[in-house]
Amino acid sequence: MKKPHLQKQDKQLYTILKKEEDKQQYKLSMIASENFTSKAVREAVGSVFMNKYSEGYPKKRYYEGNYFIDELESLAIERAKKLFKLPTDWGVNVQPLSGSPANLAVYIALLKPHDKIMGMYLPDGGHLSHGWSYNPTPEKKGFAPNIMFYKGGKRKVNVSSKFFEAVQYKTNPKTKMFDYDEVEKIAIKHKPQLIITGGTAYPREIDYKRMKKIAKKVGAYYMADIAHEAGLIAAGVNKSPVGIADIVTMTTHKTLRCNRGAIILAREDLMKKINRAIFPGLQGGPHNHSIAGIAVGLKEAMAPTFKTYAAHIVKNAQRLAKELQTYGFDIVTGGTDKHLILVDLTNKGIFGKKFARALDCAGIIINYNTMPWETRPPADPSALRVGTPWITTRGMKEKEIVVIAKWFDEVMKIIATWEESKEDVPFADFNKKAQTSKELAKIANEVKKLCKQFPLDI
Ligand code: DSN
Repeated sequence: MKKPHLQKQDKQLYTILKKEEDKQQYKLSMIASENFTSKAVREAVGSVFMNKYSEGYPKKRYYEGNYFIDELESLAIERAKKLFKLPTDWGVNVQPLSGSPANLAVYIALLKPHDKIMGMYLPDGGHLSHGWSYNPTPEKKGFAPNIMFYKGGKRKVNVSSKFFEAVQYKTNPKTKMFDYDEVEKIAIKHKPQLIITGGTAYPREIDYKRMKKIAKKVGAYYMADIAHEAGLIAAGVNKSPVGIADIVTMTTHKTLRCNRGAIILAREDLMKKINRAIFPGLQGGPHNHSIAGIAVGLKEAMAPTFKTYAAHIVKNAQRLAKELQTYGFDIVTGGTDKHLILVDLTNKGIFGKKFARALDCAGIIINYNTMPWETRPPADPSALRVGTPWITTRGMKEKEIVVIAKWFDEVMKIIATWEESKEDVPFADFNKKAQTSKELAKIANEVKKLCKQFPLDI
């Protein structure tokens, strides 16, 4: 996109922007929660819609001059209804600023302070906003060994654990997958008012019907947070919780490939309360330029090409899991149903933080991650989370995945020569070494060549 004004008016910022553009163009982003939006989405986000205040909802605003904003918001709502095949008695809110505020709005709408919420244990793949808290003491590290649920720690780091009581269910220690019988037992024991599924690093599909049954049994609402899978669900590649869960929340900028923002779907009776919780409960004026970008992205997601795209995200992730396994990488749960895989690095003896740093120096951007039954601290955990939404947007397919997996192996082999015994190089030294490594720079150069064959429409 041409930015003549910025270049003339603010060279300093323009230079930073150009560097970010070049990095996005010439490195591979494999962060599972990231994607690359179309020019049309970016044009809408950068539009004059950002100049308008519009507290309230269509036709019920507290400022004049909102006739076109009403049209815009109604269009975004209609498109969300169509894309996610909403039952007629369900409604939509497109105003949440992002995923955590969307979830918080649901809690504020449906719960009283100190009511109990039950979500997935964060290190197993849950989300901070699903009630996370931990214990700062080194011997406990915030984790809950040997039991299937977690009652939380003293450090209430998220508002969801500060204002509500939280209990969290874990995955099965053997399969690292949902153990629905255990989840049911925990729900019966703790009687939460709200049960939550979804999160950031769970590679398998969730049985929404079973979860709804469990919630019903204990008289809880059931909220499915589909932030990561929204695009896959919209495309019909993953199953949908719409019409099963009581509430569905999502961010819009991951597999759904819109700009940053969030959407809440719920039965109309609940949506009335949720609307009030968003405004005036939690937010002021909606970010109309974000809603405009989301409306454009939702239209893009209705096109048949988006279905093919979403199917390819999953194919690429599944192929990547298989290829990495041939290089001796352990894949948590043995594979994936979605856009992400979790690589358990325990057998390699070099963990997520160092491997992610080295991969970045080799042109592949990724994030280190905790994994089910994690024993290491979240700032230096055992695993790597790898996602395929962005590289699939570039048009990469299985052929490129094979090459990418080979690079993972090469990078691991290079850094393994730096460590004589497990973890003996301090991180600062490791980082210096990675940044000046000719071998990693050589791979980065190959990555750049591949990226040039699959350019982003910047
Ligand atoms: N930060 C997002 C992710 O990476 O999954 C979740 O909020």
